[in-house]
Order: sequence, then structure tokens, then C-alpha cells
Amino acid sequence: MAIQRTFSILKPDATRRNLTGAINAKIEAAGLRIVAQKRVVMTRGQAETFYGVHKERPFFGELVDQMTAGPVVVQVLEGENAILKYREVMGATNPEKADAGTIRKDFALNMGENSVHGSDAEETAAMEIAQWFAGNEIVG
Ligand code: 3AN
Repeated sequence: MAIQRTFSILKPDATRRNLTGAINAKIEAAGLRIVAQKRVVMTRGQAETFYGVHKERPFFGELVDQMTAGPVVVQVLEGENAILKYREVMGATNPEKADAGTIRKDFALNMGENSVHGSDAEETAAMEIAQWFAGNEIVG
């Protein structure tokens, strides 16, 4: 498997509880490299664009509220099989179903405030990275 990049967000529930270092430690322990990172507050428009695939879902409004409630840390992670590897480190969307030792098992509050986002496929990773980072902001 070649070196891959994935897009990550440390969500407002994580920044509010001062967990960015603890989450980054799990990311790095899994062998993923943080090759770009910045702390921003998403506008509603940015959050609606980012989660556009979910716009018909009943939780969409709540999701946008949660993503704009405070700072997030947007990141590009790099490593072998990075997309799948990060999804494993994150754990299941529902923290009650997440495996022991995963970010969501240890830190998530509920389905919505589940501490992290990670891309689900190569195509979405490329789109998500391009929404948040210019090429020269990513240094591998
Ligand atoms: P994942 O983040 O695990 O890829 P998705 O893509 O199905 O999960 O959902 C995107 C985000 O929408 C989740 N991270 C979570 O914050 C929120 N979400 C998903 N399902 C629900 C739900 N049933 N209730 C509330 N929020 C949800």
C-alpha cells in the first residue's frame, strides 16, 4: 500500500475539553504523521459545504450547530493506508460501539459530539483537504 493522505478534524467538543494533544498522541502512536494543521472556527457556510452529503439527514442542523460551536483543528494526516488506519484509530461513529483504545471510545460524548472526523475514501479525502489547505501548507 502506497503512502496516502487523509483529512482530519478535531471537533469543538475536543478543543473545548483541551484534548487536542491527547488525540494527536493517539494519531502519532498509530504511525500517522500530522503534515498540516491549523485551528479555525468554521462558519455555518463552511460546515454546510463540508457536510453537504448529509444535508437531508435529520441530524444535519444539529451537526452544523455542533461544528460551529467553537474552534476546530483541521489536519492532513499522512501514512501507509492512512484513510483506513485513521478510521480504525477514530473508532465507530457511535462511541458506545467503538473499540477499546480508540479516540471515540476514550473521548467522544455522543453520536454528534464524537470528537473527530476522518475522510472515508480517497476521493473525499482529496476534496476535503482542498477545502481547507493550499498545497504549500502541507509539508510531508
Ligand atoms: P463518521 O464521522 O464516523 O464518518 P458519518 O459520516 O456517518 O460518520 O456522519 C458524519 C457526522 O455526523 C458524525 N461524525 C456525527 O458527528 C454526525 N452523525 C452521524 N450520525 C448521527 C446521528 N445518528 N445523530 C447525530 N449525529 C450524527
